[in-house]
Amino acid sequence: QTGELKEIRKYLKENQIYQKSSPYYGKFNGKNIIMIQAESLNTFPLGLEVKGEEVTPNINKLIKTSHYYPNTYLQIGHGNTSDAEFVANNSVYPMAERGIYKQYPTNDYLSLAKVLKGEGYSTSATHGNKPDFWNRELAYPKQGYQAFYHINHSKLKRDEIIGMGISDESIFKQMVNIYKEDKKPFYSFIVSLTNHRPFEMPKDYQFMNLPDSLTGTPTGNYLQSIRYFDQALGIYIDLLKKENIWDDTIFIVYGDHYGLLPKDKSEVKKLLNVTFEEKSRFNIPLIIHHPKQKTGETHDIVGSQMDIYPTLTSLLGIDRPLVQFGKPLDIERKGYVGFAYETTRYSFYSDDYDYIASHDGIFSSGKCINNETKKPVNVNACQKGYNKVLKDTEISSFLLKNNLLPQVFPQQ
Ligand code: GP9
Repeated sequence: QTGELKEIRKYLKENQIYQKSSPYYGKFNGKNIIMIQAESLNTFPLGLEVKGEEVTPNINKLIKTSHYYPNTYLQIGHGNTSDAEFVANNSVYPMAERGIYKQYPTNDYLSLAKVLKGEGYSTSATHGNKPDFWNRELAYPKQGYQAFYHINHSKLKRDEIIGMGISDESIFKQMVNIYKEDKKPFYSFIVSLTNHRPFEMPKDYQFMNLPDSLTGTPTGNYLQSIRYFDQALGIYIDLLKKENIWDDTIFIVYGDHYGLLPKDKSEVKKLLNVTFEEKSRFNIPLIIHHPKQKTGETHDIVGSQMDIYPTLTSLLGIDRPLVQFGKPLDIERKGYVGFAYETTRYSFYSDDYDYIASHDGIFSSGKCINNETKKPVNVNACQKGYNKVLKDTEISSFLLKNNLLPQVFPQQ
């Protein structure tokens, strides 16, 4: 393995874009981090209005004073929600047939919580479901979370259950009380849950006044459920402000994966006039609010869940880990997202070209689209992007299988 590690080290050194290259490097050193992985949140409901009513008024308001990355894409594998967690917190492809938390729960990682723990942060993960779902209980300590607040945890009250667990509103409120006692700075990672399929909210929690055409349809239910999450998030942000936590905190919200299914695409188109083809289905929002930020900036760069970790650590002034396949988003560069699972493996989207791999696995059988003209071009234009996803997934796979992530740059 020494030879392979040497080669990987060389490849990463030549190809990584480092945290230090961000204009924000170190600007928010020592600030708290609250990161919300929003269950089933796609980009399309943001900014959408139905009968003149916003679906996500609180998220829309947050975007007005945050950095917003509307062209961000999911990178989940077979671990679905849990793989989104893994990718955002590790910047590594989730190369595991059973999902990372089930297949490699006790590997050694260079995850965000682990690195922050080393920097003196208190770290926790929160999820309103059972601790063994997606094998989180076993996997979280190796991810670096000192505490895991779940439905059976003594510090969390089961005061409101909706769908699969404690409601988002209750979780958010209870976490604010926990922050008051936590050693500062803290990293709180919350995996929201209420907005889960089948999205059927109890009557009292259906806040939108939907037209009859939408009421009771999968699309209408999804909008009601998103609206609930949005409201809970708004309450949470107000509480963080009231308790003077907001100004000392980097606040991140991103979606884990799509909510509605491919079978719903014609309904979505018919009822909302929204395109829900593959590319929009994989499109999840990413919002990063800097402490005391007063104006919003929208960045059109193509990004991915694995860009979250490098972007955050760049804000904190932490130039680690060095094994990362994503990049800080706030630098001048071409955007890129590679896929290992959800679409055909080795497809990618980028600012210039999209490559849709073919099922036969032969590069030249895939489709290369020029994103300016939206027309197919000679597949060779996609060769560089294809080589990248091929190499990055191969390295991710090798390092995970052999539990070698911390060995690549052992001084870290
Ligand atoms: C379960 C929750 C949902 O704990 O995270 O996971 P999903 O079904 O969306 O993968």
